[in-house]
Amino acid sequence: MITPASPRPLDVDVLIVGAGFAGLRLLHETRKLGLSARILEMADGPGGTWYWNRYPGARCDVVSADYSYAFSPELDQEWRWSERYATQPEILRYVDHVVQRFDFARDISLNTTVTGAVYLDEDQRWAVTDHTGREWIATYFVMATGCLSVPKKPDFPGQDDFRGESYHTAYWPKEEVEFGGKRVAVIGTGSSGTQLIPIAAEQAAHLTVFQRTPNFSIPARNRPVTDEEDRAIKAEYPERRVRALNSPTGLGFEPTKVKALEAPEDERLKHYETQWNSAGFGFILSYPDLLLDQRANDTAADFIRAKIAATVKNPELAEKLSPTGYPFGAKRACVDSGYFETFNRDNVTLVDMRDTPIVEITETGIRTTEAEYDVDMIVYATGFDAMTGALLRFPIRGAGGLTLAERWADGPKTFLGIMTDGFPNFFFLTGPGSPSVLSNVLMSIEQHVDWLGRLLEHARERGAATTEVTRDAVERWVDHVNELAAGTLYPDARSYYMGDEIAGKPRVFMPYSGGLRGFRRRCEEVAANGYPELVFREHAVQPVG
Ligand code: FAD
Ligand code: N01
Repeated sequence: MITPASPRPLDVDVLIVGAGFAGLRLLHETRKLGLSARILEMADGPGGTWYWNRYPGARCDVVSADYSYAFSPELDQEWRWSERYATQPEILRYVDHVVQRFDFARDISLNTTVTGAVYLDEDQRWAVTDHTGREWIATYFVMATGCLSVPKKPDFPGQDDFRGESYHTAYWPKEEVEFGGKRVAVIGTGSSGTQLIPIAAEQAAHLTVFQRTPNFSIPARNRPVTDEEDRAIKAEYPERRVRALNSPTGLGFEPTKVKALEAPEDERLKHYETQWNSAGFGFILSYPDLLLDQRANDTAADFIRAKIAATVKNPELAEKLSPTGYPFGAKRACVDSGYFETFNRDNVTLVDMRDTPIVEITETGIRTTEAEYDVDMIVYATGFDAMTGALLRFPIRGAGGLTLAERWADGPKTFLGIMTDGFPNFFFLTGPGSPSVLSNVLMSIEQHVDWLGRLLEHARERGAATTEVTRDAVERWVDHVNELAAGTLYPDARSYYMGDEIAGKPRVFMPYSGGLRGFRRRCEEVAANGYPELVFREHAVQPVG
């Protein structure tokens, strides 16, 4: 690598924040390119999402054969998933295996929280500071900090006075948490709550679920992977990976060509029934118009509501659990194992926070406008400061000292969800403006890292000291992302896709809704055209030697 003469010695070519799937994948890529790299990770182990979210029931909802790295055919052949949707411990074992197999640990600094980053204009380098005050000097600075890595704990009055146990699903302790014999409250019914609730209900003396917005949820139909299935997957893994990367969402399958409203009702219901029994998260892809046309969406939403009504024996309870007032899929749908069935249990109570909001948390429990619930444990399944949380948690100063928070004051502004103007040699993976949370995130990570690797190689070949996107390209990409979203039903729900989860966050649709396939084509076009949206600058000072 050509390096400018600089008074600040370079620690590494590429400084990466985060040892989740994205950071580890990028480390592999940098080694392939012959660049030195280091990951700084705040946790005491790798795994990211799968390190932190240890709550009982945590598992992926993309089939594990597809929710796994695609870069190594050997890895594909040697790893065996035990279930269709692996549990958190199994995914973490996979991460540990990958770390060992590719000897990643020597380039990872654990227990290291990044607290600041400044672009040094004259040096054309980044100075990245960790919590000990140590400064790391790097040519490239990459945030692989994830879309869902900053847990959100609400601030109910009195919360800190609670004398029982309290946990957040995304800060779950390593030690086993005992529900047995206890009165447990769970606040939040998103994907995390929906996974935890059936298990907590089986063990707790009593479970009280505090629900604000009912969610659509599809049964996972999880099951063990048989030896025969495993052999079949491995026999066609290379084709399977290509299929996933080329599919609209990285899940490996295509929606039908027929639209929901074109299908005769009996056929549509039959199709939904098949999907309900097999597709899991892919249910949303049952028809291509489900997220584009409210009437089409209603057909799927009605089907799911009928399933809830048929499952939950108490009609009043079924009604409270039934999502209404927003389109199916516009807010992230859940994939569950026995969620609605749980409400038929005698030891489970549902509190509808729309009718009776929480007023305060007391020393002994939770008080709503109507009643007081004494509990021994409160579990906050209240989600994350999504998409931008980790990127804006500490100041990142670009060229001329502008912070990322200032540049993004009206919402995130990116080109391809990977870079922004005014921040040379700074990248983020699966950022806002990329398919990210609307896709199989592992496939998005593979795609983003491949693309970034090629870009770094290109910059090296042309001897560029810095790579930066133009403001015009960023503005055009943001407009494109907004236009696409405006043609969908996504903005019609209150969701973290829109920044609704945090008060005061700008309300803009953040992910790219055109699908991973379309996104990848656009990325490839940019590369094939020689990156016309980017500016490559020479060294400000003469290269050493
Ligand atoms: P993360 O895994 O979030 O890793 C980011 C890392 O950065 C973390 O280790 C964090 O500690 C570290 N970090 C952040 N800030 C700093 C800092 N300032 N200093 C140092 N370190 C820092 N996606 C799917 O596609 N399919 C699924 O089935 C699926 N299931 C999920 C289940 C759960 C419970 C959750 C929460 C998310 C799920 N996701 C799923 C999304 C998931 O986040 C991604 O699939 C993927 O794991 C993200 O990997 P990542 O490396 O980008 O980010
Ligand atoms: O978080 P969420 P999550 N008062 O934001 C409620 C991935 N994931 O951790 O909807 C009262 O979805 C909030 O209510 P409302 C997946 O991408 C995947 O569950 O805002 N309630 C909601 O019910 C997922 O989408 C899996 O009205 C409050 C809940 O808390 C993402 O991670 C498993 C509140 C938060 O739901 C996040 O999921 C887990 C308040 N002040 C996670 N604040 C898989 O299955 C929040 N809530 C693969």
